[in-house]
Amino acid sequence: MKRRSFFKFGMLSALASILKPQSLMGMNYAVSKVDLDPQKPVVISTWSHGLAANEEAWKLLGNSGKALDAVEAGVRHTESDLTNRSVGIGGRPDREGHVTLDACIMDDQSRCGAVAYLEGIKHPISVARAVMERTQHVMLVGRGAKSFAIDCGFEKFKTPIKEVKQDWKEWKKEHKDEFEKPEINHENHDTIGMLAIDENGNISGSCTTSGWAYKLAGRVGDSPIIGAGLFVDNEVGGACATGMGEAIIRIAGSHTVVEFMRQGHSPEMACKLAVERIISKHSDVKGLQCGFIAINKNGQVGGYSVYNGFNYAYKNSKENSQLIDAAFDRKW
Ligand code: SD4
Repeated sequence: MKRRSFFKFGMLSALASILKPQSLMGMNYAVSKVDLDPQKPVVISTWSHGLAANEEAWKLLGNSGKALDAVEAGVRHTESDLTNRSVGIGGRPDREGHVTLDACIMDDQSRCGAVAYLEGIKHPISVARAVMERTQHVMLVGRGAKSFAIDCGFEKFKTPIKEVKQDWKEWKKEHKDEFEKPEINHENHDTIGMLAIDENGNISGSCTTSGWAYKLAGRVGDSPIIGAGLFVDNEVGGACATGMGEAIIRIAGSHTVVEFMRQGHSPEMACKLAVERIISKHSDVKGLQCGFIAINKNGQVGGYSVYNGFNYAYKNSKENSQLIDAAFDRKW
C-alpha cells in the first residue's frame, strides 16, 4: 500500500511553525501527514497484522477506554491468530521445536511487566500485565513464567500447532548446523508492537512475538525487554521496535527513540535517528532489518526502518485503520 501524503523537506518551511526546530534536521528528510496531525485517541501498531489489532484496540479506545486496556486487547487478537507465524501460539519454534513467546507491556505510570521464553500459554501479553500488576517484579522467564501464568489461571495452549511442526521438521532436514539470519520483511510479517494514546492523553504500549524463527534454544530478543522492544514515558511518548532483536538491544532502541523525542524531535525523526544509531554500530548492515514506530504526547506518530518494506497500521477517530509505509534508510 502507498504511503499517504509524503512531503519533501523543502515543502515544510510553511509548516515549520508547528514543528520544533530539531524535527527539521537532516537533509532530504521526509515526513508523513500523520506525523503533522495531532490526534487523540490514536493507536498504531507494527505490520499489516496491526490493522485488525488496531480495530480491536479501538473498541476500547474509541469508547473512552484506557490506553493500557486497549494495547493489551489489540495484541491479544494477533496472539490468538493461528495463521500468524511470528506472534503467539501459531508462531514458529526454536530449533529444538519449542514455541517460546516473549511479550511486554508498559503504562502511563511507567509501570511495566514482561515474560520471556514462555511456552504453552495462549496470551503472553496478559501474563506480562499480570507480572506488572500482581508481582513486585518486571520480568519472569521460562518455567517460572509458565508456573506463574498457570497459577493465575491463564489459558494453556499446546504448541507448536500441526502445520508449524511440519514446517519445522522440513526445515531441520535442510538446516543442520548453520544459524541463519531470519528474513524480516512485509511478507513474513513480524512482531506486533502497539502504542496508544487515550482521550485523556495517557500513553501505553505492548509488544509480543514468537521471536526469531528457529532461533537457538534459550534465545530471547528485544521484544520483552523494556527499553529495547518497548518504552513509554508518559511525559514524552512511546516507541516500539521490530526486526533483528540483537541489534535493537545493542542501542536500547525504544528508549533511545523516546529520548530523541524528549529532545524535541518528531516521532519519525526520532525513529530515524535510532535507526542511524543502529547502522553506525554495525560494520555491515546487509540484510539487517530493524524498524521503530513512535507516538508523542500530542498523538503525532512516525516510523522508520533500515530497509524498505516495513509498515505500520494507524487508526484515529476520523479514519479506518490504514497501513502506512515507514520511511527507510536504504533499499533491499
Ligand atoms: C526478535 N524483534 O525476537 C523480534 C522479532 C522481530 O521482526 O520483531 N522481528 O528479535
